[in-house]
Amino acid sequence: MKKKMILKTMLAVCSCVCVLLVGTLCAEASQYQLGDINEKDGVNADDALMALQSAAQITELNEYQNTVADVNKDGAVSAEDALQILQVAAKLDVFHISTEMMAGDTYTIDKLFDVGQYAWIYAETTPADGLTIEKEVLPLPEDSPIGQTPEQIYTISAEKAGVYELYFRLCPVNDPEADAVEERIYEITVTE
Ligand SMILES: [Ca+2]
Ligand SMILES: [Ca+2]
Repeated sequence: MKKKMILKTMLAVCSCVCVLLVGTLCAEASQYQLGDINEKDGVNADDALMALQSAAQITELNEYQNTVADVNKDGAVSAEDALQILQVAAKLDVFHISTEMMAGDTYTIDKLFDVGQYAWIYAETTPADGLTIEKEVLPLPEDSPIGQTPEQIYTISAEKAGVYELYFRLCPVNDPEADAVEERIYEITVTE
């Protein structure tokens, strides 16, 4: 009888720990995972369907969902976002974010979070010259929950006209060459 009680208590403690752990992981994941609209199982076909239903005004997404569903960052959730999510889910492509700017102007990429054992790496620019990239890591607010990671801001300054591609990847801190958890290409058109 006593054994049974101990076992029951252990089970209860274990499930509590599991719930806490899963909760923490989900909270962290929600900080960064573009395209994971339902905050479940990473980016998959379910997310693409949600984006499509939102684009067709069949369902309404909340503020957070709208942010991660607008994968091309043009300010609206459309069929184009749904298609990108589907292609990323099928590992056929990475996220593409397009923007235009004038030479001499700056463009800001914010809300990139290093999470747990993963860090964002700004990998390369094509062509290599014409843009300057500066990274700033914002201090965490004092009341931040444990495990919260600071927001990073990348400021892109354009020196001359051209079409540039910036490649960012979220990969293991200790193994930057490993498969990325998330990849983004920012396509920046700079005009004079
Ligand atoms: Ca998902
Ligand atoms: Ca969009």
